[in-house]
Amino acid sequence: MLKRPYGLAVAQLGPIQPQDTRAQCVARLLEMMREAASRGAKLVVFPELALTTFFPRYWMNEQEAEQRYFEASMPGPETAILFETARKLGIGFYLGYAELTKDGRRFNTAVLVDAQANIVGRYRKIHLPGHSDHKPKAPFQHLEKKYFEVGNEGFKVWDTKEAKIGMCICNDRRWPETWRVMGLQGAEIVALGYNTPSVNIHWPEPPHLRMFHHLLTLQAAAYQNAVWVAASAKAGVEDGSHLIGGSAIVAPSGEIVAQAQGEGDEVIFCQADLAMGDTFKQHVFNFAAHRRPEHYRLIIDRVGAGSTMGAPPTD
Ligand code: CDV
Repeated sequence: MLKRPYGLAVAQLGPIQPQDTRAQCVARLLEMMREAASRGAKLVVFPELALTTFFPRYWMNEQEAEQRYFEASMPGPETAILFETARKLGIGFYLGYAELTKDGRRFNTAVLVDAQANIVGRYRKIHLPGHSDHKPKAPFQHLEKKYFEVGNEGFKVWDTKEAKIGMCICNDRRWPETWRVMGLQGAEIVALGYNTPSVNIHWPEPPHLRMFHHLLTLQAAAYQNAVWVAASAKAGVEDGSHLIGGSAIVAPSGEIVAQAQGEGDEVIFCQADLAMGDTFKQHVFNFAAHRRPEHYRLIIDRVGAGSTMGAPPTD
């Protein structure tokens, strides 16, 4: 019998084409939210930039990007229905979107919304991959460094009624620091959305490595920080560009307990036993008992190693 059962759902989105409207996207999210709630989920995790196509693949000026792809408020006119429905269903959610602040700053953001439809947490992506210059010879662009500022609010954990929940976004998952900072705040669940192209525009990376590294990082991070991980992809072919699927729920044991089967809209679900995290936190990853921060100084004092310092971005 589960000691601390928590219904956890991940709603993978299939592709969103450039011509698709916000209303169409939101309708897809709503359908999956209803399914997640009907399966007993307390939280449903949607992808990074879940309201539009993955627009950093296009070169355009910032003003045009703001008009077409950014949200000036959350909830806004088209997203309010997500909040209203969540309140009616009694389900919380994580939603990734492009945030335009009142003072004109742009972030790649996710919000954590509780079952009463209150925004209880906000995370602004810190590890931005890609480039800010135009690369006309590349098959597509990855202009996150052009359209977004580095997140300015750190990695936090929010103590909701039933679980301590942290958030990160896509490329953040590849960095152990992301997870440890949340682990040290006692995170029990980490939610994340991602858009991961299967083609690396910087070097001829074998495409299968994208899925391998995606799952490797989730599984290692879940185990090493004794957290449940709920990771939601935007998947499939968007305007000729392929994004990997592989949405997954990973237990603190590092085992994958649910995984999306395809590259379309798909809800995966599990009854997560939060007590499993407690067990790992009391034993092998009892941080207070076993960590040796006096030997970790370099992690904060140094950004890069030797000759790679200052090298151009090559994710
Ligand atoms: N959206 C992302 O952050 N994507 C990166 C790709 C560019 C490597 C990722 O880490 O999946």
